[in-house]
Amino acid sequence: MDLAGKTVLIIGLGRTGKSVARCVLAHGGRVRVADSQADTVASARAQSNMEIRSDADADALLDGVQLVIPSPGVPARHPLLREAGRRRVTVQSEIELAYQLLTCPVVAITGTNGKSTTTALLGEMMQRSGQETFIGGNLGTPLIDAVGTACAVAVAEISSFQLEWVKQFRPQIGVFLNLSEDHLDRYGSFEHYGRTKRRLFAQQRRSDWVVMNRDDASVRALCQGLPGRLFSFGWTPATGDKSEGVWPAKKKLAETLVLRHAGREMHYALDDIPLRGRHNIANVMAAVSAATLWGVPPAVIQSVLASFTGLPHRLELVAEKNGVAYINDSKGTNIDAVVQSLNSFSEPVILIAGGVEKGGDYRPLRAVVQTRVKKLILFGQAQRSLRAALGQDTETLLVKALDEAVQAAHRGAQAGDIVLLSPACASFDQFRNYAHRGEAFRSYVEAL
Ligand code: UMA
Repeated sequence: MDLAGKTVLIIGLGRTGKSVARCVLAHGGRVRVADSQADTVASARAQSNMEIRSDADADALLDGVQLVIPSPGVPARHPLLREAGRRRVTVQSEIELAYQLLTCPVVAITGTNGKSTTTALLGEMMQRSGQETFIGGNLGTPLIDAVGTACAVAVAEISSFQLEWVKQFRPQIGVFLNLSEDHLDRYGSFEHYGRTKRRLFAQQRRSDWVVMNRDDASVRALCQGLPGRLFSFGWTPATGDKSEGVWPAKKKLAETLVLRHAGREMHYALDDIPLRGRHNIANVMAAVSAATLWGVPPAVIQSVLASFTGLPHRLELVAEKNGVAYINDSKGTNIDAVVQSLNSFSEPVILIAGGVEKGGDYRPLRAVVQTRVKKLILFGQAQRSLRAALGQDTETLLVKALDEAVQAAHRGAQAGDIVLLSPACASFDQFRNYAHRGEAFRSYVEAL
């Protein structure tokens, strides 16, 4: 993509929009930005060399524009995207533009849950094997920030939102972790959400790899007919022609991962991995698979596994007070993520949940709430629907905000309990994003 002299309309001036703007300017393009938030527009106007406008006057914004880059949070039904379609102006997502400008290969991770942990783990393995590695994407640093750097490889977490406007995006290894209900407010159906995720693999070649979760029926179905080679991970040994893949096994009473590939069998000790929960073993299997296919030496893989302690806002121990552990799982923004997180504990849990609903069905939470949650504290917009779905399964309390929730949890907790913030919802009713919510939780816990 030659950007020189082109006028590019960026919709949304968040993390993605700012990075795209920098990149377009650096490549000699002109930048026009539209944002629905008046304060974002005003502060950007005051300090930039771009043409910044509110998106209220839609028609004029597209005049003279050759390329539109929507931020991931901007849905396809946005009037500017509809108008761009009518005028046949090219629309690309940020990762598509990044892919066209990057000179290094991309390894991409998608799925509903576990993307960030897997991306960080895999990126660390590649980095420690001596390759200059960009680690980012939906994880926080937009992929386009890798353009113009000296990276030998870019490892990127990719969301369904980022896949809506891709045509050529082609990771040499794509990882498909799992699929469960999420973002139904945007996609309308689980099927549409799944199809969007599948786009990550659509442009791969026969020489590329699809690392997939063979235990997930939706993933298996979506991987049918893909052009890349399949390599799978799962809880039982792989079967089939060459029985290639990854699975856990007991070896001399120790938990290990068995990896079989290209006529070799490797074993990785699992006992000393600091990550908590069965779902994280699946993330580890995915990362080990992709690292092996990339050629990372087994000794490097093992040493990263032994030292990786996880990411902030994902089952992160914030404090222990009077024998009660306070865990920040603010990234638990959908139902399946919360099920997985609750299943990581054998201790009684006081669960704090709530925020903005994403259109999912809360019933899959019922069984685990009945068995593990001694008290449910609900806050935010979704609290009444959460109570309707789960209120009969455990003692339930409604509060206005997160600080009140933390104080109520503290009052009800006994030594040996877990207080877990795992909201099952988006954060935007009371916070900027999930990280802001997690930091708020930490500060309320510290203040107890
Ligand atoms: N905006 C509009 N019109 C709209 C929607 C948004 O003008 O219709 C403007 C907002 O006023 C704001 C800007 O767009 O100024 C925000 O853009 P954005 O929501 O796309 O957010 P970014 O800051 O660009 O962050 C995005 C991802 N956000 C979303 O997908 C919602 C971040 O993922 C990602 O880390 C970042 O790019 C870098 O790649 C967050 C996320 O919640 C963590 N992702 C979802 C998830 O993980 O479930 C997909």
